[in-house]
Amino acid sequence: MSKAKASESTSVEREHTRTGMSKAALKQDFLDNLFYIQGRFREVATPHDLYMAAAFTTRDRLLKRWVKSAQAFKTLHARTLCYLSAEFLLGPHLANNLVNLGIIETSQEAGQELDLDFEAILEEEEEPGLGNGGLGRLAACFMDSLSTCQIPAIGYGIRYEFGIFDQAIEDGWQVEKSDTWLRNGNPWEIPRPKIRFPVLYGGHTEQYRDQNGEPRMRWVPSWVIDGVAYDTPILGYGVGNVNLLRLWKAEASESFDFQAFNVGDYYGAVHAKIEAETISKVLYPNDEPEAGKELRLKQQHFFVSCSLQDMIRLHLNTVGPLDDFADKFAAQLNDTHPALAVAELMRLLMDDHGMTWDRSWEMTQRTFCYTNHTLLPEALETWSVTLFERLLPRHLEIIYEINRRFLDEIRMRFLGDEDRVRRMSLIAEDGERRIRMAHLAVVGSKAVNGVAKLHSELVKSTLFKDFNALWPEKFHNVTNGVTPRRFMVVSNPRLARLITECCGHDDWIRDLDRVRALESHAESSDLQAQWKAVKLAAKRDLTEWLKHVTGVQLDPAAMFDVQAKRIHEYKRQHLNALHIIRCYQELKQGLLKDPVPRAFIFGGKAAPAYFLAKLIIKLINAIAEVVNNDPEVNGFMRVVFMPDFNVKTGQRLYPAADLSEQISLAGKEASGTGNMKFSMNGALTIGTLDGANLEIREAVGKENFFLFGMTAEDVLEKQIEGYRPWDYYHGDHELKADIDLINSGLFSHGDTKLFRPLTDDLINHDPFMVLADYRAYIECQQRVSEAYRDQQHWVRMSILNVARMGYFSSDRAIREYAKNIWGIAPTPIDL
Ligand code: H2P
Repeated sequence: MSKAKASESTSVEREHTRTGMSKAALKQDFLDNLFYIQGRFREVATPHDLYMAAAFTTRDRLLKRWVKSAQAFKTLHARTLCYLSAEFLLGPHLANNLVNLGIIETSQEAGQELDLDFEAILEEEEEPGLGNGGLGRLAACFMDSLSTCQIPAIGYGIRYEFGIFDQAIEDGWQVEKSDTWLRNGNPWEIPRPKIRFPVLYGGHTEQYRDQNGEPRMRWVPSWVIDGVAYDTPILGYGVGNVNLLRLWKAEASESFDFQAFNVGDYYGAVHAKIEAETISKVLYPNDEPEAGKELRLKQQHFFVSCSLQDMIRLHLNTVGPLDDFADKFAAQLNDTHPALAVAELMRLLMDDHGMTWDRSWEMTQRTFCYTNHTLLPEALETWSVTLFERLLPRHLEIIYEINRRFLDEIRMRFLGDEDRVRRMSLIAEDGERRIRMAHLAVVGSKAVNGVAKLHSELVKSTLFKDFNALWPEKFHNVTNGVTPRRFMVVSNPRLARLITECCGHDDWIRDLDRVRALESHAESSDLQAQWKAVKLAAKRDLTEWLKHVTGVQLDPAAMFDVQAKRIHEYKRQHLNALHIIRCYQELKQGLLKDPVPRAFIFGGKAAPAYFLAKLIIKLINAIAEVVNNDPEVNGFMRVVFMPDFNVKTGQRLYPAADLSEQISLAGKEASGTGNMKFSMNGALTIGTLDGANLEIREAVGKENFFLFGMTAEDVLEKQIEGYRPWDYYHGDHELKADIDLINSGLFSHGDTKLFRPLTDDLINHDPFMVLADYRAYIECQQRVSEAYRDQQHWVRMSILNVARMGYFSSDRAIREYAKNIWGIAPTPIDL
């Protein structure tokens, strides 16, 4: 063979190896990566080296699909969805990518042959915790589903150096530790140092005349930083489609003020660099006070500006003139965090690309769509006009002008209704003048949606009532969904295998409606026995792990009663705590003849500055300490607070739950997605008529759901008539006894003051009506216990829950967005 021929054939083999799916190819590539990337041989490799080699081996296989997708989208000028989100709570990539590539089992076998501990390698991955909770995790589920549904898409966000804090529990209190997910390197991202955009801040604006003598505005900023792209490929399940998650990192802009700082001021220059980099340094936790949030506004402008400049660049590179920008892109605003995009796109189109106001406005309104995720007034973003003036003077001008034109329209439509004008204005004038970001998002978007049926109705009838009267066609509902890949296949492989066996295929993984096939087997004693065994195995795994991390020993035979979500008063973890105290008292008083043993499991983080939420964590741990150490009761009940609830630890929790606590005050939880994850894993729900609970209950059947409590309407009525928690406290002696027991100091080593802020708040204010729902909750919990006694019936209900969850796949949600909101058709990429 000639030399040229020989090298050609080696490169073909090599290509085949780097992307091949056979066990041999995986093994070879793994060893190569260990050697060539990590510089290690098997005997000295650390667990982290092994993980890195496995990750690179997997990534190689993604890249082939990624390049193919990018090429196809470019040549086809595919209409593309841009998902703008300040948060992407991704969770670990490795197992998920192996599942989506269809090689998880082959990889396990390859690992075995190389004498590797596959689970330990997966465990080694630090998760990118670039989100607070449901909102960020929804964005991550949507990225998975966009690729799986073959919708061309780019997720745009911030590459926070520190994601959501790690939570430790010390002496029962939450302690925040900084999250250092990037410390050991991130094998999934590809830095793109050449994809870099300037982001402007401060300074002033000035008028000038362009070469045609037309008056134009120019923004003269006082400082500029750069945003640099870091790309992570997101592969769909069983398809060739790979979409892009592009996260921006802030860097000092050398071209701008570095020079000025440099004149004899080396330290100043370094300082400028540090200042620039703080912009993408840390993710803001939810529920933090407004004060000191200037950095947050800077972050919002930062990622929105980079993303829009990138979209414009892509458009000019592929399609051409900007006139049909809105035909190329739809941009979804994930909550109001990216709502500034409305003003920024206007600015870019007018100031940088010479478009008229009218043309720019038409394009802007055709590009954006906005999802609202909350009705809680304190979570609706407003920014002070003064801050805007200082940081984003050009945006302020544009917002004023949008508002002027918009309010003129309102005045014309509703003659003399100045009250309506005041309510709808983009600027709140009562007290300090503030910009209402939600109003900006509604006015600047062609579609607005809520995230569950009830929530979307409330959005129309309360929060955006006036806007709905003006533009009823703008308002939609898209009920949230979650990805069955991560939350069933990756988290609960035993259940996934059983479902596949029972259905006779694994098509349900891409089309979750097909799990309905389980329904006809719900009575089968054979399936029921296997189902029970799968649940028990998951409970044993969790028990072992919880023992290891918390020292608390649970009994896998007990009912696992789980509440895992952000800690917030409206989610009412304290209502759950009151039920635990009730069980404790009844056991102590010998009132329960034949109690159903329960393990009460909690998980969730409280915002660092949210005092009451942190006190709730302390209370749960304090109850746990007493209960778990009381031999009179601890054979029947145990309480554990699992530290650091995140995607990774959540994956251990969902498969093991028997009962899922979804007990928010009706009308407060926009949708919830944990409710879906638990139910998909066969937990039954105890819940209020709130968020997506309503739809879950309808889907799984009323008889397979434990409903209690007031409806959103009842809540409203009660608020109007004047809610008096004091009356409930005095009117229900058990409720009083439970609260009094907290105040007695039993759970606080005699300290009768420790929990006072919480109990006083409940008795005197109780903004989330815990006391009003207490009795209904306790009674419902009794029904749960009774139902659990009949294991055969319980397991049947569990099977039916899973069988009927098809609707709650994020694939369905994405298809609805694509069809009804974005107008984007799938672009399949051949493998
Ligand atoms: C929020 C809402 C949830 C909703 C989620 C995604 C903000 O998440 O409160 O009801 O399901 O967005 O739409 P969370 O509370 O989990 O942070």
